[in-house]
Amino acid sequence: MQYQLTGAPSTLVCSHSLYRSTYTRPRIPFPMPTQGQPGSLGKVPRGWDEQSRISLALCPTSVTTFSIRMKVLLLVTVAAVALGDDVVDFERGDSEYHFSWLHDGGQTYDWQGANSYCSRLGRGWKGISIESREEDAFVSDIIDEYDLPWVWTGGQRRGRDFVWPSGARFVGLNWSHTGGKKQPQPDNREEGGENCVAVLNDYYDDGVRWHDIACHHEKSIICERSD
Ligand SMILES: [Ca+2]
Ligand SMILES: [Ca+2]
Repeated sequence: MQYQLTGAPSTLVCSHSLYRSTYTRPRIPFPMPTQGQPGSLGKVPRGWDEQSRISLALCPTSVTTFSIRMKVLLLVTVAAVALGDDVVDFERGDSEYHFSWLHDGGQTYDWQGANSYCSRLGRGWKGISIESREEDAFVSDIIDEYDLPWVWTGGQRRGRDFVWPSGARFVGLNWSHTGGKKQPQPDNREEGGENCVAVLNDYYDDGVRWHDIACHHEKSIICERSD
């Protein structure tokens, strides 16, 4: 909708886009201009040009409402950008990784809660799938570096085998040779089943190795997003 200003050059019309462009140019977001009646001039702070001042005065909708919308949009955009930047703790090949303990004060979760934590980071985020010896070495390095006792992965038992959330074939690259019963993993030792895969840091004097663990135990998690 456009409004002509009586007595003003005919090129001047109500224009929120003009308002926006003028808003950014003087770099003085506050105070915001106030809305004038059609045909009158609104109050515009110093630094706003005359054409914008007249144009604003012509707009029938509330500039205040519009400016609030703009501020909300700006805040959402800033938050989204900040979140996007903060979520990724490490990039490696085609994968990005997020270490939960760096973001939640060291909170721990059962396996389901940990993997839900990853999903809430955004599209594509899941519990880590350890698909190669190189990726497993990376996980071991991270566990060592942060001196963690253990972390959850995205791996879980399905039938007689295990699966990764990435869909890649599960290869037991680093199952421990021992555990609570001094038997090789996976041993499904705990009553009720050990249906979730964790990486433990020398818990059984076995180095940084994979164990099947009952899913109700609480740990941090490494999340992964792959192309
Ligand atoms: Ca992976
Ligand atoms: Ca076990």
